[in-house]
Amino acid sequence: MGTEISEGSSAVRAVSKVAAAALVATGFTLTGVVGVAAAPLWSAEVSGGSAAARLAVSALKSTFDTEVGAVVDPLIISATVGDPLAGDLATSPDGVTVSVMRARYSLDPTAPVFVEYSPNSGVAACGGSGRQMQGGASRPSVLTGLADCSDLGVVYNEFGGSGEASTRDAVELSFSRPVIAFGAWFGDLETRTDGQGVPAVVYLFGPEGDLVEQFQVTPDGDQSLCENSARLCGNETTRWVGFTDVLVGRMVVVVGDEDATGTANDEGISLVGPTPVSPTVSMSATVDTTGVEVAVGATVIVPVTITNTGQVPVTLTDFGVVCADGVLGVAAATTCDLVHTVTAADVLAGGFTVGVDAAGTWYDLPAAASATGFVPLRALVTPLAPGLDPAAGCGVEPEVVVPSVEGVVYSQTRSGEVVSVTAAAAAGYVLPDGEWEWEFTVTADPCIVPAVGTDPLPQTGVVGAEPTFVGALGAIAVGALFVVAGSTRRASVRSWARSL
Ligand SMILES: [Ca+2]
Ligand SMILES: [Ca+2]
Ligand SMILES: [Ca+2]
Repeated sequence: MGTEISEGSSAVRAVSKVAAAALVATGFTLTGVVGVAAAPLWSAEVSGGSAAARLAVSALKSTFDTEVGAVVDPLIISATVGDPLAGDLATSPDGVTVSVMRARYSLDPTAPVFVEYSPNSGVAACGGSGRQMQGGASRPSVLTGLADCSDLGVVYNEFGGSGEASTRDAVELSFSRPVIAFGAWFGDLETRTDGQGVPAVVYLFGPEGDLVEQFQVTPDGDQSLCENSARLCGNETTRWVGFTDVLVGRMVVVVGDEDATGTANDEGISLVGPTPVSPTVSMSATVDTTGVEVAVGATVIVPVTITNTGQVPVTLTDFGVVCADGVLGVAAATTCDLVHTVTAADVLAGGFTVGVDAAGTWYDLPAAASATGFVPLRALVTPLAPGLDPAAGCGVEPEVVVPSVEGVVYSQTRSGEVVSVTAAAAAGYVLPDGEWEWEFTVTADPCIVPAVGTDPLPQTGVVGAEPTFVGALGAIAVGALFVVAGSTRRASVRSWARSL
């Protein structure tokens, strides 16, 4: 442990490996809550102690950043070199404290179980003049500072000690508030998954302590070459291990063993740059501006919709408005009632503006949303029904008579001999609920024209004038109706006259 690794070909190999392999997230067994969209992440391995290797180690985090959607700065572990290191490691700018406990797990190769917390704590380490972790594994360039580690912090290191020989070493990282993503650089995290040795196992526990995910960290390359003197299968290499897209309160990493006959009973773990990511806590608000029917002094309720637009449930706090639900699940919405008393000024203005400043929380993280809207006032008006005036004579259709009502706009359509009249609200008005439509059949009675030669009134002269008479009668009737229409706004009759 702590051996200085010379710079050279291994570093070059490591860099090219990173470029080719990037990060992988494959092959794990879901044993937790079905439906949880967890995404375990473990990167390629980087070995060697050159500056290039340290740059390559930094780059191992890139896929994590991509998945998170932001470059999240790793936290610095500030501690006195050589001191025991347990409990709080570091706190993120948004208030998540990452704590650490060294734990003992059983020797079961693939399903190690918790035995106890170790009485031997981890240690604040500053190996390789601040450039290395356990086993000479490189620290990332972004966390390589002064040789005494006084600026960019120490490495958390746990290895060996009294009573540790019969269990596997595990590091338990817990979060003061659940995180939606987390990762760190792990140094000398041995693992092997080809049936030889022992795989490193990662357990993810949800906010309620339930196991939501477990996975093995898969080595790079030809595992048959892995052994104590090779920088493979995690031995003396650095990789990024973490997860995204699942709420986790605690993450446990149990060390494996790269030696073919190893049992992982005598291996340790180191880490640097813990990087917790908080979920998005947000919501939106909208005011229903459909409008209301009111009079001065009336108390009206304007609906406001609050929607959770974040990644975690939001508990609404008291913001002076009564809402249907107090807790909003992810993507859920609730309706709140804004109470407003209509004033004379509102009536003059044709409406009023209301607003809401909604507030909620998830743990200690706030969510807020504001909305305002102009709610128009409307007068309730009930349409009067149109009527049908009888025809003035044969060959004349009965007329549809549409009343005049302030705030009501009538329209009509005709299909054959059926006239449909529809009432709609004019601007600033609203009709009672329901369908406001009437239908009238406007069939004209036929005229009976006496046959030629049997006219009982032959003295009137020209027989051929009969059709003209009928037509003239029709024209007279139309003219009379048109006048009436003009005085009583019988728009329908005008229309009908034009169609003749
Ligand atoms: Ca090792
Ligand atoms: Ca080993
Ligand atoms: Ca052990």
